[in-house]
Amino acid sequence: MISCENKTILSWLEEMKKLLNPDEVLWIDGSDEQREALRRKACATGEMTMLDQEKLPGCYLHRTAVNDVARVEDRTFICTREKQDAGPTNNWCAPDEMYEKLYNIARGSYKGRVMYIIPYSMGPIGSPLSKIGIEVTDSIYVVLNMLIMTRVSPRVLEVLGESDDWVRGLHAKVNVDPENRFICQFPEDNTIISVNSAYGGNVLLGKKCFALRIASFQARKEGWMAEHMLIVGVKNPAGKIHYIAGAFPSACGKTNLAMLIPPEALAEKGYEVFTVGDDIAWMRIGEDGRLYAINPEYGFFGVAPGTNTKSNPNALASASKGSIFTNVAYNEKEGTVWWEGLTDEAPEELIDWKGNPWRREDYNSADKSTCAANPNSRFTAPVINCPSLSDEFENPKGVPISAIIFGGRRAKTAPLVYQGVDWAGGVFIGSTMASETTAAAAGAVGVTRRDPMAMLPFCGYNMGDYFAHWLEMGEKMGDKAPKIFNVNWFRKNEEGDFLWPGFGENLRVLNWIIGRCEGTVGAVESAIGYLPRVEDIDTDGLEVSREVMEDILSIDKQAWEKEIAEIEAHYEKFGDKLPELLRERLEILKKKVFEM
Ligand code: OXD
Ligand code: MN
Repeated sequence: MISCENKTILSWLEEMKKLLNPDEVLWIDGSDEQREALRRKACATGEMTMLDQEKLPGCYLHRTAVNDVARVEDRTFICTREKQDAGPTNNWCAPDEMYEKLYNIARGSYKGRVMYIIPYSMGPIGSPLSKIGIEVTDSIYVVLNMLIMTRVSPRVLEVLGESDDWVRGLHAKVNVDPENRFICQFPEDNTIISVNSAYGGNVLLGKKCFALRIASFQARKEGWMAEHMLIVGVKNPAGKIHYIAGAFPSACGKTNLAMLIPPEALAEKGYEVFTVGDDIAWMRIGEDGRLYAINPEYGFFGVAPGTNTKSNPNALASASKGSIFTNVAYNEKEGTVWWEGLTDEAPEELIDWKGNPWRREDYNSADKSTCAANPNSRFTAPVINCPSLSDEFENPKGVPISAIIFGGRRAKTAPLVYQGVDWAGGVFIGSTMASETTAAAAGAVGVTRRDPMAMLPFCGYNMGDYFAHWLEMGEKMGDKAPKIFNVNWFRKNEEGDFLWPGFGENLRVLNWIIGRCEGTVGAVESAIGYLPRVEDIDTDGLEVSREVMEDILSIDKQAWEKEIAEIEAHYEKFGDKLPELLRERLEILKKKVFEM
């Protein structure tokens, strides 16, 4: 039983009850009994399908509406009183107007439904780096996912006491109408409202809505950082573990890097890799002046297609029990799930993600609509299942960050790795980060899309102010600040083949990064920052020729001239909100590239 005495929560819940008019109200307490009862109910209504409990214990399948399979960026709003505070990269609406619109949509929509109240903590309960939220929802699917993705417990309310420092989250499924679907953040009121969706990224309000959009706003006010970053620990043969935080746009292998398996030659030398997080990092300056990070989440919400025993065995193991699969294909005979890339060959017969019979011979690799699983199908898996999980995962103080890496998919411009000359140089790299679109996504291939710090869809305020906040954090840390790097696993030759093998071999690059942090490996100064020479990277057992290594560590004057023109256009968007220091760094880069 939950007893809540916090007056600010009680009065908000009263308001919500009046607005939504539920038949019943149920507090979620995080207990196994309640979770079991909800699973049974979801299976009885057809909302979930229980999978074979011997092969996949505690695992269930769910299908969303066909029109509701991804985050909807064009329907995501930052509602600040001043438009300027949302900035040029966010959709904006005045809060009063948006509250009215959303309340009109949600009014009475819980009639005949249960109002579930979920008290949750982002981060270890009671940690000074953690924050608390309350989500109300009319979806059992949301409840069961939140039980995996966050820490749900009555203790959350004990820790909060009478404080008003908690995030209000209202989710109402209504009738999943795409025309009236809105995902809105009110950062000045610590409030999130999501209506007419039941897809994870839009409705698990602790994740993108709270832990990135609202939290980035709070972080600026309170002097910390909320970032779209994985956190990974690398133990070197000396036994020292360095933690690295990394921001990458989607489809660049963040989850794979967080769960990397060392290549044999490095494993033999004693290298080990530990996962702290795969998507979000909250970071604060610790007593010793260094930057400390926690993963505020408690689960992985990973993309299923392409995940297999070779690409990411740790992710697969994580999703082998207590997990929810959304919009994957169903192997009804086996009571298991399948997605493109799980095995080389699909089973002969499946139920596709829309619930229709699917046969292997109907599949045409050139036509995405014939896939058995939705390309954005997901697994929601408990972090604690992950075989490479770091012992520090629950440490309320977080882990000290030695290096921050930014990365994208660039066929030509960016070398395999380079280091910013200082913190501001690193912020410049992050603020100009870009990735090329692939054939996997709709639209033209090879178009460069700027996605600063991989936060474009997630920054809860003006991105110009966000860059300034980054610069300020660096000033506070001085020489204790993490070193900042850029990586690019995706360089191609003239024939369009990838030059770098990626996956586990990326550890060689992380190793150079760590060496730079320790001051034990060399580099040469270039127009864009410090570049390793081939001999600075451990290539023991690596099947890449010296010529190719030289190629991927080189920079091309023409490509960088084009890059500079694009950066200038990108910076224009921010007007006078762009920090002067970044403008200066661009001028310096221009001069150096011109002299190349
Ligand atoms: C994303 C995700 O869309 O993590 O970035 O799901
Ligand atoms: Mn993400």
